[in-house]
Amino acid sequence: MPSVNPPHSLKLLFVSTPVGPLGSGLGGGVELTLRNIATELQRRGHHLTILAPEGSDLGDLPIAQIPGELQPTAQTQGRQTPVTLSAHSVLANLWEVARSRQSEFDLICNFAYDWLPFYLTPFFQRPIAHLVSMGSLSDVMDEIIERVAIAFPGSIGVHSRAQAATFSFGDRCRCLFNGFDFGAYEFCETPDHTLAWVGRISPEKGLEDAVAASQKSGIPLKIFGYLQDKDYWHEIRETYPDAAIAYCGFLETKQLQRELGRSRALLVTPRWVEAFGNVVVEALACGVPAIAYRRGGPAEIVSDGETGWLVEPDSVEGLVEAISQLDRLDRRTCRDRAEGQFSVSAMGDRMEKWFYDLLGA
Ligand code: HBI
Repeated sequence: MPSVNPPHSLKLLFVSTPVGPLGSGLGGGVELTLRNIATELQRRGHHLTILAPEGSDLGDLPIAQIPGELQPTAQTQGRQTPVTLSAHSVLANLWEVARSRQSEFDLICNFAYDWLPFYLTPFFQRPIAHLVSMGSLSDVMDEIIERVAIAFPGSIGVHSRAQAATFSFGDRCRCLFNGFDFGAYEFCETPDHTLAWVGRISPEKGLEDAVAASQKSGIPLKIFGYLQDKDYWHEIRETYPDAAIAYCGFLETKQLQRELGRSRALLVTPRWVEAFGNVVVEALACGVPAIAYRRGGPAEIVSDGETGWLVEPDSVEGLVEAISQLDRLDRRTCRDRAEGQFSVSAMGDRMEKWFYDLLGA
C-alpha cells in the first residue's frame, strides 16, 4: 500500500519504555505496541523518531539509541514503593534528549510506565501523549498520572476499559485498545493436539493454572515467553512433575505466530488486571481461539462463544470445561472478527485521531 500524506503529516517523537532494549522481550507488550504504531503511522506519511535504550532493534524504524542503566520493572514493586532512579539512568537520559530535541516535533508520545515523564510533562513546550501500558500498580504512579490527566485532559491513553477502571481517574483515560499487523500472522486451519500459553513467566501471569488445566485435560501445553522469574518456573515444574509441558523460549513474532498457530487454543490466565493482552490478538490472528479468565483486557478482546471462551477467574475447572467445548468454535471467525477491531489500520485511526485531538486542544 503506498504511503499517503494525511491532511497534515505530523513530526512525532516516540520515547520508549526504559526497562529493556526494544526487541529483547524485556519490554513486554510495549515493544510490539510501539513497533506496530510507529510502522503504521510512518506508512501513513507521518515522520517518526524513536528514542530507546541502547541495543534496541526495530528493523528499519528510525531509532536513536540512548545509553544508561535500565529501570527496574514497575510490576515487581509494591504499592508504597517510592520512585527509584539509578545513576546514569537511561530513563533520565531518554527524557533529557526528548527535552533538548522537542522543538523538532509536533508531539511526543511516551511509552514508559515511569514517574519521570509524567512529572516533566508541564515543563515541556510540546504536548506529550502518554500511552499507559499497565493498570494501577503504585500510589506514586497513580498520583502523578492523575495530575497529568487533570492538567492535560485527554493526554492519558490506555488499552482497555478494564485497565482504565483500575485507576480512580479511569473516566479521564482514553481507551485505544491496540493494533497488530495481521499480514504478519498466518492463518492455521488445522491445529495439532496442543494448547499454548504465551507471556512473561512471572507470578502475575498465572502460568500454574494453565499447566494444571493442561494436565487435567490431557492435552500437552507449549509455553512461550521471557523466563523472568526462574524460581517461579521451577516451583511450577516441581508442583506438576508429570505435566506434558514444553518451554519453547521467547520467540520474536514471525516464529511465535508459526508455532502458536498450530495450537488448538491459547490459555490466558492472568492473576492481575492485564491492561490489554497482545498475545490474545496474536493467537486469534492465527485462527487460534482464546480461553481466558474474565478479567482485564483479554475479557474485552475475546467474544465469548465466538472467538473463544471467557472463564470464571482463577477457576482451573472452568478452563478444563472450556477446553472440552473448543470444537464449537470456528477458527476462521477468530481471525476475521479480531482483524476488524485490532488491525494496525484500526489502531492507526485511533492513534491519529488521539494525536490530532491533542494538537487541536
Ligand atoms: N516497568 N518501570 C517500568 N517501566 C515500564 O515502562 C514498564 C515496566 N514494566 C513492564 C512494562 N513496562 C512493559 O512490559 C509493558 O508492556 C507491560
